[in-house]
Amino acid sequence: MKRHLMAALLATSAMATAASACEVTLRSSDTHPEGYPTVVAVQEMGKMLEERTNGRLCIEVFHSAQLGQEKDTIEQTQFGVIDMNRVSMGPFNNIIEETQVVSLPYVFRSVEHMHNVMDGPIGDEILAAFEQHDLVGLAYFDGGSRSFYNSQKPITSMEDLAGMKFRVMQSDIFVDMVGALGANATPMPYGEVYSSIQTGVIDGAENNWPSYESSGHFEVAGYYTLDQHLIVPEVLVMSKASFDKLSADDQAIVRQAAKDAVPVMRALWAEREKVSEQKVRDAGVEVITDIDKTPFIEAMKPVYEKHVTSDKLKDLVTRIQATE
Ligand code: GTR
Repeated sequence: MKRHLMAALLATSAMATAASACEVTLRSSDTHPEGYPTVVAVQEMGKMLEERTNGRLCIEVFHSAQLGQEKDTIEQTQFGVIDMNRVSMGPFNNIIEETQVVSLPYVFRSVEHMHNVMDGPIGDEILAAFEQHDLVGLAYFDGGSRSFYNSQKPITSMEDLAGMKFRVMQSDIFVDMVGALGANATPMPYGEVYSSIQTGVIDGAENNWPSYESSGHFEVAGYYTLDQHLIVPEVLVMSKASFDKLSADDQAIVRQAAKDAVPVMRALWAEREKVSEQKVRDAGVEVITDIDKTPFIEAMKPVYEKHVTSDKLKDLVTRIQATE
């Protein structure tokens, strides 16, 4: 934490001189590299802000985990050291109860179902929950569907996962999800996954096409099984401390620009999924598409029983499932 805090503070002072054209430059964190859909979408949002506020507000995106790994940058955003953060909902699970429901395996039937839920009242309700945790939820981005990849063998059924070691995001739900499938979960930051697979500390991980490709994980884990166990939305949040410093007008402009960045992000995402898939297929990755998801879905029952216990979460899950 201390090292990351230092890096963030250094970046802050560098920004103050570099972005002198703007009155306020909001520093936004992203784990992904330059050119990744989430990074570009927040940069586009920054252009909207600059234009709509006549240069009063700008955004500088610190991509490639320059400000640290997600769990640490979330803390820094809560403290107001980082102004904005684009993160998966997964790392929020242990902090904000409501985010757990969208991180449950197979809770969404498709990406379209996820959009319908997140674009409606349930999505608004979950965004509002961030406010009690020193954050302002601005908008949801896409994260496609996540599937397992590994360095050892083609996984064609749930039985093949037995005893294997997979990295998961730092959330108890994902640890239990992997356990329920008969494998072992190792929670670790995204930035450590490549070398951990390479050195055999873990057999693999799980992610969507663009992350599997841009992280280079496909180079060290050449078997990708499309079991699509998670469709976890991503979220753009702002530090409540930074948000509260803005005038009511500027707050409204920020909220609107974030919403307007969503269709930009979705178009970029759809395109990047295809490009990334092609790139890893061209690199010779073995992609297993013929997989029966039914046993995977059935195996998730204990995960739901353990994590969906409060009335609030039960109600949210019921309403998600009832959404078209
Ligand atoms: C990506 C996601 C990141 C991060 C990463 C991970 O798909 O966009 O925000 O959560 O997965 O697995 O840590």
